[in-house]
Amino acid sequence: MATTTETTTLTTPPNPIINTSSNEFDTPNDPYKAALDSLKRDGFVVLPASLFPSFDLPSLRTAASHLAATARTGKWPYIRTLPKQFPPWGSDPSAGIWGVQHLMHPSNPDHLTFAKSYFDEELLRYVQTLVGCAREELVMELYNMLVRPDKAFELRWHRDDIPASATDEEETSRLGHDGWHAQWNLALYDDASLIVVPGSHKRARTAAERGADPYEANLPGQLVVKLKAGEVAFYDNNILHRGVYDATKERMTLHGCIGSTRGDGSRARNVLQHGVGDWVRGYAFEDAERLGEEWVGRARVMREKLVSLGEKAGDVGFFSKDE
Ligand SMILES: O=C(O)CCC(=O)C(=O)O
Repeated sequence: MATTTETTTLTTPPNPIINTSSNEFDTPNDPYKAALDSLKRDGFVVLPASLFPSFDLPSLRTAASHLAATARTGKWPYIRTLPKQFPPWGSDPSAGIWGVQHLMHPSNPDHLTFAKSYFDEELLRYVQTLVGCAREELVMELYNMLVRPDKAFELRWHRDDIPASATDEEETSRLGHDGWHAQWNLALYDDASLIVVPGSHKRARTAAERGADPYEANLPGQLVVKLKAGEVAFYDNNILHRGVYDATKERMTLHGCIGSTRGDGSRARNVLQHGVGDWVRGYAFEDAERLGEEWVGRARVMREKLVSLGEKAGDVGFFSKDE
């Protein structure tokens, strides 16, 4: 069993006045900066649901349930299939699924419900601070969902973009560079699937971590990130982490990331290997524009930047094609 140390959720401070076109802040008691400090120190931070008043959990749950059911019956081809950990995945759900990809794909009838939460103004303020760039540099990336697997399943310990084969020096060098993106889990139901080793985003693996079984149940210092419905965990995707799933417990956790135009080629691969480029070129949120959605201006700007990233990057390949 995994260690069940409690995670601490940041309390709700007063909202500061923020200049959204830069990353400057105007209050001494700054919740964005507090989140950044936690993320830098621990490699993850859990934010309370009260910080995101415009997230509409009932609508998101309805949309998530529809799409998960569609995916389990083979009618949604963008899935994470058992027992594969990394992209690419096939579209056959018969061995079971543990994730649903491309929530904002226009062929999902509820894509605008998901897009509203992805381009949420308050979420973007946190993202902008955590990435450390100006608003106009933010790049749309991925919006997927992690779901209850159809049978027992675990992910091995990993960093999202540094292979387990990396030497000490390679790890230290990669971890010393800015990632230029933010990644989060927004739990629609209580979720205790993500396990991290706090602080491991800043250092190479210890001898114990390197020598451990890839599915080791108890790494020294590991911590289960316990989310209540509506809470958001931002985490450094190169923190040492894994997923341990309970096939009997509902899981619908929205799993998003947003980048910056300051990101490099390795970021392009990490994002584009999921196949988002295949549909985002042909869809510029025209339907949301027609409906006058409040968030559509932000979406269109960020989507343009993703299209440019794809054009510049070309064929990016995969991080770990066969695992
Ligand atoms: O299930 C989770 O929350 C973790 C997922 C994960 O580690 C991954 O997608 O690489």
